Amino acid sequence: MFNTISILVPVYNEKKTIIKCLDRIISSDTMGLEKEIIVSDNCSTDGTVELLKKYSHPKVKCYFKEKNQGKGANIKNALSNANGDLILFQDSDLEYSPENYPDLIKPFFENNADVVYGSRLTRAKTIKIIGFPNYMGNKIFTFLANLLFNMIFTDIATGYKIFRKDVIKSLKINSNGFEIEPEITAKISKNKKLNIFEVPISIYSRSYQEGKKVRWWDFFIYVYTLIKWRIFN
Ligand SMILES: Nc1nc2c(ncn2[C@@H]2O[C@H](COP(=O)(O)OP(=O)(O)O)[C@@H](O)[C@H]2O)c(=O)[nH]1
Ligand SMILES: [Mg+2]
Repeated sequence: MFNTISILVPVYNEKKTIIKCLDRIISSDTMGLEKEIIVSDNCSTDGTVELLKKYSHPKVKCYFKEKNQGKGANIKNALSNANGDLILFQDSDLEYSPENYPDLIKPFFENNADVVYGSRLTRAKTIKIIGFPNYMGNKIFTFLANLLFNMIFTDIATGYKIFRKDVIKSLKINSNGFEIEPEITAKISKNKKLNIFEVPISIYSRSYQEGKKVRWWDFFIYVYTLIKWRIFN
């Protein structure tokens, strides 16, 4: 029923981690699913592009955007080139671990899942103890999403989201920035026919000095986006 998995790797200025990340994806266990690894670079300026142009592996396809837009646009670019039966989002900063793939994939085989989120807040299998603001932000907008859409998520902003291809391709995603995450959560939550699961994952959070890109004002964009997609179709 499922034979292939597309691993989407949207990347922007991650020269320190991108190659290590690709190596770990290549050697990861995808439970017998054949891998298609799709990298989309959003006009990185730190040397990531040069590293990717030198990198060659039969399972890895790299796409280079001509115009720098937000992360949402970058994910959509990767998605438009993906053909796997399952589609998995993989940030290239190594906060998330490809070693968690079997846990993320299992519910598709065992529980008839349509969507699986890897939660950092259940609490996660392995979690780095970090500052309070980020944690609170995640808690607050996850609570808001649950309230608005009558759900019981523990972590809607997780980078680990995996979908049946037809589910993600049918969403008609509008967002070009980080608000792609709440848009996707809102849209799948509105479709009460979907089987959505959450599994605990490991998370190795990084600091702003180490290259973290999400900013405090993204919290308000998240809240606005959730409310917007509650109201509109
Ligand atoms: N800002 C930005 N980030 C991107 C883009 N494409 C992929 N990313 C990745 O998205 C992540 C940004 O989020 P990050 O700062 O790590 O915060 P997180 O959402 O808490 O993991 C990084 O892994 C980036 O490499 C893009 O086009 N723009
Ligand atoms: Mg990250």
